[in-house]
Amino acid sequence: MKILVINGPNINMLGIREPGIYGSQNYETLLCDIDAWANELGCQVECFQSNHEGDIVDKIQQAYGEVDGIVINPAAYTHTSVAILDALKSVGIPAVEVHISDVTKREDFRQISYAGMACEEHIIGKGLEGYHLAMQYLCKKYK
Ligand code: CA2
Repeated sequence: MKILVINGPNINMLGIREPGIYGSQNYETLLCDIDAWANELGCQVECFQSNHEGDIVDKIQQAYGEVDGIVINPAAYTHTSVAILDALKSVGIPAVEVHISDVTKREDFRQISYAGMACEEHIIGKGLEGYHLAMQYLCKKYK
């Protein structure tokens, strides 16, 4: 099984500021953790991060026929991007939404998730472990 992990804008800045919200681990550490989790689960993984909405749309489209599951943290685009929602719907690949922080307890503008509407599972507020839980979910259901 091949999983694509997509991270949106500023996730590459993890650990630099706001450790109280996003923890103190940086993005490189997250990439190492994801590789280790893929080994543990016996799946292939590719990680992609972009600060650009269209690049994320392109990556989702390119996953069509190539990838069995998507783990996506669209970051700020979660709350604004119908384009990412439509891209996820267009490829129909099983997708899991991840948020590091508990967005349900944060500002009003974080209460809507467009991308989440195309995801079959939502893992919110579990820190970086959320990516592990999302990968476990996809492997258990689709491997
Ligand atoms: O909790 C999450 O995973 C979020 O998707 C993270 C986004 C935020 O816009 C979403 O509402 C919830 C932010 C990404 C990281 O932003 C940083 C901000 C300061 C320092 C480092 C990263």
